Amino acid sequence: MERSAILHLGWDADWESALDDAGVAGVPGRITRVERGESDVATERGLLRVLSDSTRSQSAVAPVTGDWVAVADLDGSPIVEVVLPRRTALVRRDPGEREEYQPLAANVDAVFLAHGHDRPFREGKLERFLVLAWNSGATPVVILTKSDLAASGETAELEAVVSAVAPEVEVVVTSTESGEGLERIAELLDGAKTGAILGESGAGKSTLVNALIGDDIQETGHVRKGDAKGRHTTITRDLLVLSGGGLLIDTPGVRAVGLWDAHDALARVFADIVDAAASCRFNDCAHDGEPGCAVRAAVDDGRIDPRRLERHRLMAAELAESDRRQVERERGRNRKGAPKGRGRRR
Ligand SMILES: Nc1nc2c(ncn2[C@@H]2O[C@H](COP(=O)(O)OP(=O)(O)OP(=O)(O)O)[C@@H](O)[C@H]2O)c(=O)[nH]1
Ligand SMILES: [Mg+2]
Repeated sequence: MERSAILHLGWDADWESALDDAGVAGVPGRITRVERGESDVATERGLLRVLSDSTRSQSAVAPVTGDWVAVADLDGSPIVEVVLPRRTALVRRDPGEREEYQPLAANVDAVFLAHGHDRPFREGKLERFLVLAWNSGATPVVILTKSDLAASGETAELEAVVSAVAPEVEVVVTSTESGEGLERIAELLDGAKTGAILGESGAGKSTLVNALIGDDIQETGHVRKGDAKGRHTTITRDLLVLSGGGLLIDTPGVRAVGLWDAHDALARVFADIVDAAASCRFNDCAHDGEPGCAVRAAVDDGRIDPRRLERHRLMAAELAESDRRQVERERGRNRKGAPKGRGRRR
């Protein structure tokens, strides 16, 4: 077996065992792009385009960028035989069908949340993306891009705001003009680790990816004068190998993401509120005027920002609503005798 050609893509002994366990004959490969049901797979025999899922059963896991798969029939029409169990998965609520989830990328070690110095920063947005990132099983890292455009003191201010929201998350300041921060990103992906970069259109994701590849592989677009809005230049999720080793998934710009099944990650991002709530007199305290509410006390003495409390309340309500819809949908399916268990699988 010729595995040396895929080691730089992150193949290791554990993936080898996963392939053995799958009990299929195909060769391993990593999905580098998914487009309208067709996927590009990097294998030991080079890059292959595999057919859509039409031949696979409805309940089979559809591959996403970053997945390790076994490919069969390499010389005919290659197909994905099986998707190996994901170590991590970035998953959002499907923007089209509210009761389904949509995996965005798989087997990611670090999730880079990119924010450009040329646009307003919103704490609520960072909190939401942090929930998505922690929920994936990967480690989030905040990237403040375009530092060459920052006014004096602006970077320090932004760093302070980010660390107030996310004290345990590393912040890397970057500029593709000066080269600041690029080494640190490369270092975080050392040893064929995989990162995925998320952020608004125009945040500078593809430009950063190109700088780390050392070549203009990804198309980049100008931002609008005035509000620095991007033009949605990147439209697929692309896995790319960096010049110094390591891999990065470039993604299309997103303004917001719906949360899916992310209760633990929510508690992690809002640990200050959860900790305070442990001292409330009532277990089911809604922090809405109940006697002995420790969260309200923390708000009153300035330890918790009331806007943060409100954002937490809204995100918790969103998750509860999504749970409710899932349960309803499962019930509907079971009543009709349709196959069970789709929907929640990762
Ligand atoms: N001054 C400066 N401009 C940058 C930097 N990084 C990116 N840009 C510019 O920001 C604009 C948008 O960059 P892209 O890399 O296309 O942004 P993106 O996040 O990939 O956008 P989408 O693909 O639309 O999601 C381009 O005009 C880049 O040249 C930087 O470090 N400094
Ligand atoms: Mg892009």
